[in-house]
Amino acid sequence: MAAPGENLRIDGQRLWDSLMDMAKIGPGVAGGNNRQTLTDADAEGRALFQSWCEAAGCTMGLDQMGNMFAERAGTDPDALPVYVGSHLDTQPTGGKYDGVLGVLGGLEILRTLNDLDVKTKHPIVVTNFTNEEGTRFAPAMLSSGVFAGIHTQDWAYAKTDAGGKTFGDELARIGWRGDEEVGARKMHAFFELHIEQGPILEAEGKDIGVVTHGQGLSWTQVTVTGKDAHTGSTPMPMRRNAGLGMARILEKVDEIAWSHAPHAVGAAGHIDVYPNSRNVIPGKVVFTVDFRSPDLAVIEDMEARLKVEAQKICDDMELEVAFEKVGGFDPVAFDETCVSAVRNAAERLGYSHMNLISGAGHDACWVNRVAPTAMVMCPCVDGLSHNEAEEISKEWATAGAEVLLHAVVETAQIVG
Ligand code: HGY
Ligand code: MN
Ligand code: MN
Repeated sequence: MAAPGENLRIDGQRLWDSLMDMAKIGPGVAGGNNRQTLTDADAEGRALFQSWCEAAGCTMGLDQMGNMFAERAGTDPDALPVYVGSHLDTQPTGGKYDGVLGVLGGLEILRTLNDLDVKTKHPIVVTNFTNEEGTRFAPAMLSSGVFAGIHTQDWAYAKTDAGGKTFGDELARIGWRGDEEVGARKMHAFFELHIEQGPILEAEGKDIGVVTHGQGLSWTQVTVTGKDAHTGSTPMPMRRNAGLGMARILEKVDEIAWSHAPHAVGAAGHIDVYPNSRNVIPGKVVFTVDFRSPDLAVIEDMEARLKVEAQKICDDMELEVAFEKVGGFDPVAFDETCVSAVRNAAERLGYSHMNLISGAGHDACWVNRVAPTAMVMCPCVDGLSHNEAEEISKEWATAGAEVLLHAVVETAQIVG
């Protein structure tokens, strides 16, 4: 006798079609997406998601950080909902699946349960967290961070983009600031489906990553100050070249990360050069060093060595240097019961799987502070992400969403 829900399967083609429809909004220049948070494209993507959720009979909640909550009723209105979700915002040169697969995979669960008229004791809520990427408004996972009580809403509202616009103003401008108090919602559990964004699952030939942990992240913004001067008429001994100082510091960042091989990583993806003129020696550079490791002591060592080495380099070059911590979270251990639900689902469905530590940060890393949380991962081609060429197969998307479905219904408890 099959257990309740044992034979549940999603409609992989419908999920794929929704992914492709969402990908049409905020297109990139090379086949991916540029749907950055709180832009008009983000607003358009939100509206499309809302229309799909309403067509699936959901009620939509919206909080003061613009987090969206599409609820499918359970049989027990007093039971805390099981949440699933991720983010719809993308990098400037983002892929079609980073975040989106987790939101639309959640919607596919609701569509499937509706098709089969399956009822669950706990309500199920599909979530879109605002500004997971942290590319326009640092830090990453900003709104799930407010939801989990890590950041205050005022601090988040005051964050500015490169043009000086604030998060709060832009959220109001696109019309997606809700009334709900952020974090007032209590969760029975939270599950996030996400592409791996790394090479392990594909290399190991596994369909599913059972994510037991997430590595920690540290973002240190470094400001190096020298002196603007003419690139042609300023003799080399007289130069105070902030750009050269940054280059030497970034060499050290790479060396520090390698010194903690094989798990630690380090680089700078954000770099602003001033005045950024072809014939002016840079008088100031501002860049963000991104260190990550599954081990908190390693992250702290890398942060400390960055400061010591950067100070040494700048002292030698008569440059000033300043540091500001602009983002970070400790390594995460996900909830064992939720992780087992993911593993049981993969086994029941016959998908190959392996335990995995998430290399990237996710909203689940903060939600894990306030609710039992776990993640499901699927492979991506060549492990490539944060690149418009990001690609997955329909089969991988289907496998991930089916494991998500079974983990969620196991937790939300099928009735009848
Ligand atoms: O930075 C991260 O790991 C995530 O993609 N925002
Ligand atoms: Mn993501
Ligand atoms: Mn991302």
